[in-house]
Amino acid sequence: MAEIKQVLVPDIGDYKDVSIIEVMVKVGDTIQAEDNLVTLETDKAAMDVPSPYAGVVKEMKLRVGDKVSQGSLILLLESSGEASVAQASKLAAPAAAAPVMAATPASPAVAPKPVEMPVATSTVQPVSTGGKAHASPAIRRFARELGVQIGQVKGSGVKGRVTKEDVQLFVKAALTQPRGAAGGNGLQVLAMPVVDFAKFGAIESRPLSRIKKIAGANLHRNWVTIPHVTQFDEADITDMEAFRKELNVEYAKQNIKITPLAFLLKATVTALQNFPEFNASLDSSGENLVLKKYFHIGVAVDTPDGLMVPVLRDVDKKGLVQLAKELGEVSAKARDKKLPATDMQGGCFSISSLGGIGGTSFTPIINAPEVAILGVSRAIIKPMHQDETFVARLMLPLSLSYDHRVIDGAAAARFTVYLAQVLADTRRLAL
Ligand code: CAO
Repeated sequence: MAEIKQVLVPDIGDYKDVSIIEVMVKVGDTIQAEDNLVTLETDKAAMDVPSPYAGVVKEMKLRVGDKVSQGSLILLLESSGEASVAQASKLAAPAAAAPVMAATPASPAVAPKPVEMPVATSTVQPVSTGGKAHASPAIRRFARELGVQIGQVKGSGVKGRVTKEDVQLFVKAALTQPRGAAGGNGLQVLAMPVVDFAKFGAIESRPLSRIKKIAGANLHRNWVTIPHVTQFDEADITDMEAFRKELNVEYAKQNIKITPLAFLLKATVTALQNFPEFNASLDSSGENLVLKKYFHIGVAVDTPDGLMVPVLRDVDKKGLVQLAKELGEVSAKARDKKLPATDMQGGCFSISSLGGIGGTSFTPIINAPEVAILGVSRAIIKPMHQDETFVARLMLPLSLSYDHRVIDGAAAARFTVYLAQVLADTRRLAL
């Protein structure tokens, strides 16, 4: 015989004054036992409250936005007498069936007490939702925030409902999945092998510095997203070196040391003025080249904590001595960790000089959003063929990495040839 039953909020653990974020039924609806009635949301979990009975909804006692606790009246139901499986095993308590919870796994301390209805766990075999996901609005919103299409997530909750944990596992799987064999047009890389190095000998684990972590993430992005090509060349700096040595004698009293880098800064700006597409960046749409009318050059500085790239401003407006002075100051600041972030912003082009250390050439990584970077290696004396004979000349190796989306190979070759000409004859700096 039909009777009117009160359906109450069941035991929801320690939660009190929990918000109703969705009401799934209305007066007149015929519902089955275990059909969801409302969704509750705390700051830690979302839970659907199923009906303990089948019947017809006679009166709604709450609406979205109301706050409820255990025992709050949800609705009045004209019951047909059919109790849910969970309820049937209990005395006919006038409460809703146990809530089906999508709790945040990281908060076990505040998770509701164990309930009779199966609760989603990661060990439950996921049930396919067949593209039509059953999930509470909170879970749908959570999935949306992570860019997950809820229909792709297999639900492990009751009747295949998608839980928060299902969404988290889905994202985790997508991020860690080895994609080598997956095909398609995206970036396809194998996952790094996880190796127990200690199996092969003694090891020591040292955390990366903050600078290395930040620089590393940027370098990685630039390396994988920019099609790099490196153009190699050599500049005859024999005369430049003679001049530099003269200057160094002159400025020794003022404690100013002029290294080849000061000349490189000036010569690079001359080349940038002649090849404006190197003094540019792609805009965020990737469809326009932003040509810069100023000449701020970044210089890679090796510090004990990692690589930093301070930017020298308006290099076109400064002389060699001034630049040498500024170079000394910024590299000291970088090494003493006194370089403000603003001193590393606004660069148009970068120079990475390993000339003081050695090496014959290398392939520098572009400092995005710049479109090119000049690598400089150690100058060495080489026999060069001139006027039918070999002469000893000091040759400076140049390695220009450029963004091939913006710069053609021919332009890069012209750029380094021009740069080499300027360095070979520093009178050209004045042109
Ligand atoms: N060929 C031959 N000698 C060179 C040279 C070159 N290309 N460049 C510099 N030298 C000489 C200098 O003249 C100086 O010689 P003296 O002591 O006899 O005068 C000596 O090498 C040391 O120079 P330096 O390295 O102190 O000064 P710098 O102006 O050339 O460079 C700086 C300054 C800050 C760029 C440098 O110290 C540095 O940190 N370089 C490393 C940059 C780096 O790590 N790049 C890799 C980044 S990954 O792309």
